[in-house]
Amino acid sequence: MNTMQHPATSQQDLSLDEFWMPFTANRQFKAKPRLLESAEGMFYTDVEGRQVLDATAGLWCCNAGHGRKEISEAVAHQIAKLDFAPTFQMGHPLPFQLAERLVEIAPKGLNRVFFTNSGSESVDTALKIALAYQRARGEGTRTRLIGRELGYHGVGFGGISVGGMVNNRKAFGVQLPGVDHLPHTLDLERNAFTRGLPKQGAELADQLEKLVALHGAENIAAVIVEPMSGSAGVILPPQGYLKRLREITAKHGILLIFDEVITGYGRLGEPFAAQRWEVTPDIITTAKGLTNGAIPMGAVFVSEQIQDVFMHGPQGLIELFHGYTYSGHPVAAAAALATLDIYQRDGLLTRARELEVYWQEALHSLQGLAHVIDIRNTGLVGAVHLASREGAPGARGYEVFEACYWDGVMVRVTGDIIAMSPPLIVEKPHIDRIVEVLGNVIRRTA
Ligand code: PXG
Repeated sequence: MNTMQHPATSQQDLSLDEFWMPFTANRQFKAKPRLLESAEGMFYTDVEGRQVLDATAGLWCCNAGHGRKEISEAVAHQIAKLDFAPTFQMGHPLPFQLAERLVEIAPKGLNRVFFTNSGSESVDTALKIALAYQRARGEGTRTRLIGRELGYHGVGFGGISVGGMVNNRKAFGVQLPGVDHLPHTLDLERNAFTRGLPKQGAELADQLEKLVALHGAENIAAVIVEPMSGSAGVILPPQGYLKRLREITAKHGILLIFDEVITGYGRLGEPFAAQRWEVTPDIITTAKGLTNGAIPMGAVFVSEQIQDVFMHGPQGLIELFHGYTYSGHPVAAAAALATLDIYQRDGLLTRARELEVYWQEALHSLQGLAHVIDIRNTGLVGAVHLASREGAPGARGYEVFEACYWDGVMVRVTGDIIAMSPPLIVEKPHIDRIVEVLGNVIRRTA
C-alpha cells in the first residue's frame, strides 16, 4: 500500500498494513477502521470529524478527561529541562517527589514505591518482589503464586501465568510453573442485577484454604487478585470476600497483592479500592490513571516492612536486582505530578462516590431490554452483560460496541459484556447520553 505523509489527516492517505494492532481483530478493523484524531474533555474527535463521547476513559486510564493543559505543559517543560536521567546508581528529584506524593494518597502503611512503565511491568515487579521477599526472610520454599480465574494481570509471562483469561494464556504454551488459581466470583444465578457488591459468594474466598491445604502454606509466596476484575467484564467482589482473603493470607504468611491498575486513582470513589473496601493488601500494582494515560508509567506500592527485609547486608549491596531503564522517567514523573495536582485540586479521587448512585440507576434502567442478562456497577464502573448468540459467543457484544461507536459513544467490549468507565469528570447529561445510546443500540440489535 502507498505510504502517507506524516501527520495523517485523512483515512485515504493512511496505510493500515504495517501496524500490527494489539488485542485487535486486525483484518476486521482494517476493513472498517475507527480512527481517533484528537480529544478534549469527555470527547474524542475522529478523523472524519465525528464527536465520540468517551465512556471508557480511553482504556480505563484518562481519569481526568482529555487534553489537560496542566499535563501537556508539565511534559513539555520537563522534556526540555531534563529529557532523561538514569535511576540506576544515579538519580534525579522527580521520582522521589512523586513517590512522596503517592504515599500521601495510598493506604496507610504502603509507603514505598517502585516505578515501572505499564501495568504488566507493575505486576511482574510485584510478583518478583514477593518471591524475593519470602526468600530474604528465610522462607525460600515459598515459590508458588496464586491468581484467580478470569483475572487480568497484563501480558508478561508472570501476568498471564497468574491471570485467568483463557485466550491470553492458551496460545503461548509454557508459563511460570507452580501457579494455581482461585475460582472467579461471577455468579449470575445468585447475583444478577445486583446494585453494587453482590451479597452472595464471600465463601469463595475459603477456596484459598483448600489451596493452602493442597500445596502447603510454606510453599506459597503470594496471592494476586484484582479487587474488581475489569478486563473480564466488571466482576465484583462479593461482600466480605476481600476481607476473608486478607484474613486467610495473613494467617498463613502469604502476601496479598491487589492489582489496582484499573481501580487505582479514583475509579471507585477513593484513591484505591483498598480504601473503598477497607482491606489493606501488602502490595498494590498501578499504572493507567497514574499519568492520566498521557505518558506510560506504573507504580508498585509496597509496605515498609517488606522493603526493610531487603535492607540488610553490606551497604554497597544492590538489594533488589530489578528495574527498568525508564523506572522513574523524568517526563513520566512530571506527567504524574501534574495529574495528581488535578486529581487533588478537582476532587476527582472521590468524585465517583458522588455520582455512583446516579450512574447506577441510569445503567440499571436498561434491565428488561432483550438479551440483557446482568447489569453490574460500582464507583464509576459499569457493565451490561448480554446473552451470547448460540454458536457465536462475542458476536452480539461486538455488534453493540461497534454500533455505539458509530452512534457517537465509545464503550468497551469483552465477549458479550459491554464495559464502561467514563472519565471521572463525567457530568449527569453525559451519563444520560451514554445510557440512551447504549439502550437504543441494544433495542435494535437482534
Ligand atoms: N492489570 C490489570 C488489572 C489491568 O487491567 C494490566 C494489569 C496491564 O496493564 P498494561 O499497562 O500492561 O496494559 C491491566 C490492563 C480492557 C483493557 O478494556 C484492560 C487493560 C488493558 C487494555 C484493555 O479491559 N488492562
